[in-house]
Amino acid sequence: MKVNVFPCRGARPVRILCAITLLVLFASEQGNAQQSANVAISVKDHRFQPSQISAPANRPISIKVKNLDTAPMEFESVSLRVEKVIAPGSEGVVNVRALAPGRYEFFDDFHQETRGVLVVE
Ligand SMILES: [Cu+2]
Repeated sequence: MKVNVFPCRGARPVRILCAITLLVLFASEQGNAQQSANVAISVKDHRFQPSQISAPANRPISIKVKNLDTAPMEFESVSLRVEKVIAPGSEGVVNVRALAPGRYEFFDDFHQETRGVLVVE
């Protein structure tokens, strides 16, 4: 018994062209799903600037955090499950998984009054 689950049928060149098309479509789907959204934020005088950032839902997010203060800070979020220490005058990238729409709070673990929110929509 011959079971053909392959969706491309017809003459050989047609099948090959069809297979290539499917592969390209599949690859670009994967690429879109995994491409992360980039967001940037700074910390100055122990305040996030801006204090609210937004990003698209269902895509990994890459948050670039610039520490413009003279003290180290730790970007932390319980709901995002991340924490990263960033030395004074330097920057760090915090990678976050794809998220459902919502508000995700974050703070500087070394200066708890320094707070911000990531709005995913
Ligand atoms: Cu911490």
